Amino acid sequence: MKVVDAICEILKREGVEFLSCYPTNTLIEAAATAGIKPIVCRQERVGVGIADGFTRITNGKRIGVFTMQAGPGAENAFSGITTAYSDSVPILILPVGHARNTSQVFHFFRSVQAYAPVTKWTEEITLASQVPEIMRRAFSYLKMGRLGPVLVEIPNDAAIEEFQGALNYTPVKRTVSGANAKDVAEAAKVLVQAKSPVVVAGQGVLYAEASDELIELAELLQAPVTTPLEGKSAFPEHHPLSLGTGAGVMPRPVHTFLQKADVVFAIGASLTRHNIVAAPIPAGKIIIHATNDERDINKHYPADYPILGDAKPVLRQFIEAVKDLLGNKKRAENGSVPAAIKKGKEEWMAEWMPKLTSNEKPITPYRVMWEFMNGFDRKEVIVTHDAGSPRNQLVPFYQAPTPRSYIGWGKSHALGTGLGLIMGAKLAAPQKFCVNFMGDAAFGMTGLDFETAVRCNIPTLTIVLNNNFMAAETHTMETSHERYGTMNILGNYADLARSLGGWSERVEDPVQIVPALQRARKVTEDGKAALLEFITSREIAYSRMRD
Ligand SMILES: Cc1ncc(C[n+]2csc(CCOP(=O)(O)OP(=O)(O)O)c2C)c(N)n1
Ligand SMILES: [Mg+2]
Repeated sequence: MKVVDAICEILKREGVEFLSCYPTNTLIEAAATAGIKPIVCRQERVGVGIADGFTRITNGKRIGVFTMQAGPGAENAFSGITTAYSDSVPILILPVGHARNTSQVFHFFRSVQAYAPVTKWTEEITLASQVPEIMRRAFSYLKMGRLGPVLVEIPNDAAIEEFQGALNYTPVKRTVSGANAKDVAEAAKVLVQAKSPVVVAGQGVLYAEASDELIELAELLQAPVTTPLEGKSAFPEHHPLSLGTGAGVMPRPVHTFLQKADVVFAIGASLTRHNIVAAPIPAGKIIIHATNDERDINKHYPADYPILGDAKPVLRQFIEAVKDLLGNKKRAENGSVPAAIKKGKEEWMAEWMPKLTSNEKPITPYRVMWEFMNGFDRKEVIVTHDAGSPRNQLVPFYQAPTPRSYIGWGKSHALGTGLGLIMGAKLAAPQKFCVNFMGDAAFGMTGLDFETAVRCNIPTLTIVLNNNFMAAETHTMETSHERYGTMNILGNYADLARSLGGWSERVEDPVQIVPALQRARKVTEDGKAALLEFITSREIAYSRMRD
């Protein structure tokens, strides 16, 4: 057995279901021989995105894997890997490397070096006999602790070396731990005595599959819950205690409740100060910060009550501690908190309804999103946005009902990322209606990979909001646009999608939005990838909340 065969055997034992990939690469042949289906993308960064979306939807319980060639293949994957790194997604990257006798020579690209700052771990296979040990380390880092991408570089000469003897490899067992009981007892007291506590629930709750515990604690405390972008869907957004997603854009109640909060309880969240993914926490709050990584604590916000542990056991500990303190009561029984949230949401929505239901032509993107959100059972849907205005428009209004019904992503927010993510989501959850919203500039980055969805029978729906423009840049390119038209871009993406073998329609009239969405859904149910191109306005009103 060769090194690549040993690696594939280990991937199989670890339950890897497919290999996202791009040639030239001996691993692809070995995977196919071992019965792992290769999914060949058109560009490496999208291939990484496929692995990434798959892993996110499965909360890291099924690991997405991507492999590519040495040099240009490895280089071309960069923004896919930085996306996974910035959002802490556990995917396995297996670049082929240059042969061991040249890999350290000046001018040769080495993945172990180049990707070291943007992965959890990088390692190179220098001896065939090391394969099981290296892969055991890789899967351990993928399954435990602070998550993130792990990279194992396979020099192309090592790839085809003989692996001698029997392959001893047992899949890596996971473990997580709860928090120090004394820390929880102290913090729980603060929570119970708080006047207006707010819970900030991050993606750690999703990975820990602890949404039920989060709901239980929030209800006990009668505390409103918001999530940063990556945590979107960790708490049901139609729940009476949900404030909605607090990112660079947000429903107004996120802002008002954070302003008046005395205590903020962050759970499974890094509390990174970031103007796209996280609502800022105003100064002067008492902060209880529960995370599984000490590097998050005091990173941007001083933690009054640091808690280290996995979100699930930690939430369970808090539930028990709060119950002990409250006896059989809730913290506030009279329903005043949900009532205040409801009122705040209604007032905010009333301001936005004219846009969400507008009949204007070109269509406002808000109308497309509104019809989409109300047109389907959202429990049966997985949605993601792309960078640019579509993210800002979709995130505050789309109510995610169940864990992972929305992929919120983007501490590193590369245009074009949503396309790979949604393909990965569909591979993880084939029964779901998987839909990504992109602007036309976003589509320009990676759109040819729509063909991957067509060819590999990954029946997603891509919604392109085409305004022939980079609207998100409206305030950053005024002079250059006035003089040289720098924000204008061109394209007929429905035609392009058809020429790539997919189903598509171009929609210009708002009355056609709903029927077109329904036709598109039917097409995806029949197993074909679909693209809807909406000709939209250059909308740049966002639900930002800045003082
Ligand atoms: C790889 C990458 N390059 C540049 C950017 C900066 N950027 C953010 S949004 C945007 C324009 C988005 O235009 P489009 O996708 O058409 O959406 P619109 O704002 O027009 O609705 C740009 C250039 C980015 N996010 N990612
Ligand atoms: Mg645009």
